Amino acid sequence: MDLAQFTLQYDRPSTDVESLKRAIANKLMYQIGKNPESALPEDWLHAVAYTVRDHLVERWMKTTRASYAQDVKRVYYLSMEFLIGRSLGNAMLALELAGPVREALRLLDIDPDSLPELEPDAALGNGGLGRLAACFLDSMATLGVPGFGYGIRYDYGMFRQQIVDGQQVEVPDYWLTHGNPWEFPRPEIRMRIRFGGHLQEDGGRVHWVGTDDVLAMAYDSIIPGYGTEVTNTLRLWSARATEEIDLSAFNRGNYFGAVESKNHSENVSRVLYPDDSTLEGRELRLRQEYFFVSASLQDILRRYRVGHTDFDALPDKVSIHLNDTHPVLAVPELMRLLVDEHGLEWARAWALCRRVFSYTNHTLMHEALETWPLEMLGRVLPRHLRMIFDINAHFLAELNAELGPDVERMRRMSLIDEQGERRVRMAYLAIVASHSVNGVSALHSALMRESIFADFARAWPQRFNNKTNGVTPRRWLAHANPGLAALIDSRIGPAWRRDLEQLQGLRAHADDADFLHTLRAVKQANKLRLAQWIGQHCGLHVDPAALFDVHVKRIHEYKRQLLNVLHLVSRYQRILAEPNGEHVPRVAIFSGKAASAYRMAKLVIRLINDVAAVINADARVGERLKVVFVPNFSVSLAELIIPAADLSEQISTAGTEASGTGNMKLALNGALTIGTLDGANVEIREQVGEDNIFIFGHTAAEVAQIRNGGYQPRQYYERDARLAAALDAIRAGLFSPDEPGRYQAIFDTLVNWGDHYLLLADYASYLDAQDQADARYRDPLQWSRCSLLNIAGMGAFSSDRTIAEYARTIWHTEPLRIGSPGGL
Ligand code: 26V
Repeated sequence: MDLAQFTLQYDRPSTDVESLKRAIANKLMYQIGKNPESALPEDWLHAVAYTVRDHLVERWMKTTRASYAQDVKRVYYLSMEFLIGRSLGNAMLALELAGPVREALRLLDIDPDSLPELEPDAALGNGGLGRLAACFLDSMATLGVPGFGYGIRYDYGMFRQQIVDGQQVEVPDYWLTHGNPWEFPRPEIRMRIRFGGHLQEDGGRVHWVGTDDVLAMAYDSIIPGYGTEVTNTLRLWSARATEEIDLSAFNRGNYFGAVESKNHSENVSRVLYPDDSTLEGRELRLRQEYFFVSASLQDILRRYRVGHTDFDALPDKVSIHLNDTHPVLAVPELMRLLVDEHGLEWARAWALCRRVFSYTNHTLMHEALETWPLEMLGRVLPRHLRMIFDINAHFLAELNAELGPDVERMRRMSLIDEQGERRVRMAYLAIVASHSVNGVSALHSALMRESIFADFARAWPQRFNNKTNGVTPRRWLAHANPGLAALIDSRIGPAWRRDLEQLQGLRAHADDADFLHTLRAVKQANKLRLAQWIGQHCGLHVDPAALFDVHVKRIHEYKRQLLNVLHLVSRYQRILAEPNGEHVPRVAIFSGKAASAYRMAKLVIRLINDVAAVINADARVGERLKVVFVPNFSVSLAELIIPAADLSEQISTAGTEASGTGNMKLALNGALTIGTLDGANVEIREQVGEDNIFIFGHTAAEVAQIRNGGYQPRQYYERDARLAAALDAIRAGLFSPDEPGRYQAIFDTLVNWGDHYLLLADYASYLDAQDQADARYRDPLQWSRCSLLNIAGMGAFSSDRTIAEYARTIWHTEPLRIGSPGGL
């Protein structure tokens, strides 16, 4: 393609305050169509967003051109979830526009602090997995890895959580009410997605006919890189009916019926599944997975074919990454496209496939491993089921040839689980089709190889590897904690934003009392900001001088929020028993959502709120202990809470949390971790040093031993008076006087029903670790020193490091080269 003939003259947007002010005013008038006197705050927000977005567009065009011109290998990151959060602050940070835009807003008489708060979060994800995808997009752009995110543009993101009478109530999150100024609708990019129908065979060819079709329409948003002109694209698909309305129904006078069928097909991108713990075998979920995967693959092949006439170079130009098993239907879909639509020979297509795909596993929890009933798959996607059978036959034959026949091993490793209702094991399909399978922390990768994928790791050891997660320092330090960012700049300069290892340079200040004092003042200011927010939104007064103990993440039994509650009840009882004792004042802050059908998780939320109500109202306790459950945890609340944390609760049962990324964000913001040797906590301890982290509890190996040896939780209950007192108080209704039996099930789960997550076995050592934290907090200088050494040790946990490893050892991609700024 000769790009020179497309040269355009255009006005590059200016970055001076006066131009920004005019640009915002122009957007308000010409794009939003409002007078300043009638403009709503949201209108101003959109005017600013469009103004800032303009500054990204030129970079975006340049990147697109450079990637075609250099015919680079592209990485396609397929994910059901992208938990982006807000975009304005991040875009201004990347463009270094925050200062001038604030100034321009002031000149327009608009409050620059309250405006960004109006932006709704793009909450298109559940938790860790979705937020990791967002951090990865940021890092890919920053490192110049030519990458695309592909996912679903849900109309309704993660539900909004309200707390009513102490209980979680889910409210739909229609985040598009005011429109989304960051997205570019692409009505011309529509892919036909087929469902249902049946197969016809002629000769060796399979035809998939009689399908019920839906269109996938593209919406693009720009992912800015930091300190580079490279930007990437997040392309999300939204469902459209193939016909606006069903004309035959309409002509029969059935207007509602006609519109209904349109609604029905558009439902596929309506709502994010808010359950990250169990797979309900719901057909709509399967349809969602195929919907976005098929649209993405059609798009990927279309782009590849712009410069290629055959498929020989596909693995050299295309890398497709499967973010967990949710997009695994991409495997039979690519096979279908290559074999049925492009006429490739099966074996040739399969060889290409295996060089294109790579897969990350994000959980060992059995309930979250996806399998689909053959019956459903055969009905919704008959061609793909057939393809999976063919892949299975090919794989099992290959296995037998390599390792010798073994019927038992074949049964274990087959892509089809033949026990009970026959089902396809999606993780096995991902492994068989991928040249790389990785876990997300050293411990998790090891356990993955030893447990759920042991047979595969034995057969193909070189395929398995680890890529410890990371987080983007742009959002989680520079943007969320400007006070700390400025302090760090003053000592080591600003380059840590692109090279987080530079934080090591802070170690030189570990014994500089002035510096530690300032570090403490920064934390204090962040705590004050959070305390004010809690006062306003939760109606609770908390003392910013107290130790802020933060436990924020999805509510899950394995994450053991309940263990924290046991500790708080014990602490409460100790304060009452020792009214004149020296108790380090504490504010325990919880936040997180429970899956709507997860009864135990919801009961835990209720218990936290009940415990909070009793303790906070008890005058004997005063400021020595406050408990708060912050409703509706989200990316933007995380940005408020994390910089204000002193202590980071990472207390999952060892062997259950794949990595954790909140643990990294909190330590990066100077919180000390109290945690088990689980997930990435193990590596955090290595980096910050064992004197600067409070590790407790049984190791993963010990957990396995205890479970195998016939764990008896009741013995812990009977032998530990503090534990018994806490459990008895909960069971007896001390925190639910209007309904004393409310928490009987919690007591039973722990004492009588096996305590699967070993709370009672870890309780004593957890309380010891909490005492150590108190003791350390009594010495402010000592605490700040540890805090500093945590920050200094977090260089390894930048998602830039993670992405550089993926690019080098899995994707084999080179960074894009982009020239200096100039005309297009
Ligand atoms: C699971 C499922 C199960 C089937 C139905 C829908 C659904 C949706 C989401 C999930 C997510 C579970 C996996 C997950 O979020 N894992 C988390 O991944 C983080 C990033 O790697 C990691 O830090 C956390 O430790 C891990 O729990």
